[in-house]
Amino acid sequence: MVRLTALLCARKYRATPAAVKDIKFPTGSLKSDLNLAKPSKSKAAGVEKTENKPKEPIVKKKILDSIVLNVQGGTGGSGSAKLVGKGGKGGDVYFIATKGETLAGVKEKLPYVKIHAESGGDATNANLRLGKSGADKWIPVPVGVNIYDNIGNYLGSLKKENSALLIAKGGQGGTVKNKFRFGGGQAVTAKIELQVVADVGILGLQGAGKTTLLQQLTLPLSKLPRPTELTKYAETRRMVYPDFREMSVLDTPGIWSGMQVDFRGQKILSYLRRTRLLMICLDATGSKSPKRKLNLFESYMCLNKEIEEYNAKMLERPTVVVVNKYNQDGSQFELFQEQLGSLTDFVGTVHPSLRPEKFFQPKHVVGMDLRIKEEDKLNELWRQIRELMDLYEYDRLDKEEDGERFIRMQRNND
Ligand SMILES: Nc1nc2c(ncn2[C@@H]2O[C@H](COP(=O)(O)OP(=O)(O)OP(=O)(O)O)[C@@H](O)[C@H]2O)c(=O)[nH]1
Ligand SMILES: [Mg+2]
Repeated sequence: MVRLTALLCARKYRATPAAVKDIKFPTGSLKSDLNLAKPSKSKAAGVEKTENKPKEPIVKKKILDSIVLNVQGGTGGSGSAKLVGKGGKGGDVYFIATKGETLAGVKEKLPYVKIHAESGGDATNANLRLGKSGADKWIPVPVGVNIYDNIGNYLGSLKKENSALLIAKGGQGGTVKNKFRFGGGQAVTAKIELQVVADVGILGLQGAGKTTLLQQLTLPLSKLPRPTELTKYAETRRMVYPDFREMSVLDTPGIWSGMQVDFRGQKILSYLRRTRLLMICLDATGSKSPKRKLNLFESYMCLNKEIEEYNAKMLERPTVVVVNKYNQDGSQFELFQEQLGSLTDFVGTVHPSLRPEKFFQPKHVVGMDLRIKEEDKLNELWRQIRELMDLYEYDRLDKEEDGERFIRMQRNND
């Protein structure tokens, strides 16, 4: 019961930047304070065991970031030349942003090939010879989505709960004007895409330690990171703070040069584009990718250049840099910190193909040994992530507040 109340409170809770500083971070792991880590076997008391038992702290999800729905407005009702009656208008199809709705939920509820609004009624003797209008169809979709048509034209976005968008207009009823012939409803293939895939997006070159970092952030610290394999697909995992604030972390396959012209590369970049905070993972001893050997600074510039070429706006996003293996032989971490201090001076030292024009603006740079538990550094990293996220949310909400309203897009049916 206590946990349930705490959960409900946490849902309502939105930390102000000042409040972030007041949060006491655990000296141990995030989850050990939450009792989410596995209970020790020595605790024999049965009641305590069931209370402490984690449900499933880590959720591995396949990323479902968009779905396609075929929708059609209702057909108009036929008019009547004999009665000089007017057919009813077909219903419109709207998407409405609904709290708690998910793309998977929409897909499950609407497995049909096409979703129709109701057709308009034909003109009859009754009701002053006016056909009944077809009912509109309101389809609940998640809050925070962009909507595109089948050729990628932007139709609109739904950022706030209860905002709605007209997707397909119903057909006109038959009248004198159109010689009593009814119109068909507009058919639209609508792609609904999540605006945010994850809160934190980890990026780095192949083998930099991204998956190990993800494990450090999301697994209980009592467990050392598990052995990892080459990451082929992006995945998200949940990170839970002591006050039950949750964030999702996205792990991606290694970035490679020229990935934005590759379909798979574009997909990975599009996931990263839809995160709130970028976490760059670097190998202090340089990249040993079989394709290209780069030192630490070159690796960083390579990532910077790729992101700049894909979408330079992403460089303005809150960013933290984690330099893995900083204490190993051949670590270039110290020099790298100097290089970060005067990027414009050092950028000339890298190959022209790796030279960006604008740079990431990291707010926190930390050297870590991801094979071991460095609790102080991890706690600081968790704190930084949270603080940056709250500041960013504030900034973003302030800017969006004015422009937000009930959106209706009138589209021509002809
Ligand atoms: N020596 C040492 N090895 C590490 C460290 N961190 C990670 N590794 C190892 O480096 C290898 C690559 O780590 P990953 O976390 O899989 O790297 P990644 O960036 O996710 O790699 P891809 O998914 O293939 O791009 C793994 O075998 C890790 O065990 C570290 O701090 N020191
Ligand atoms: Mg990986």
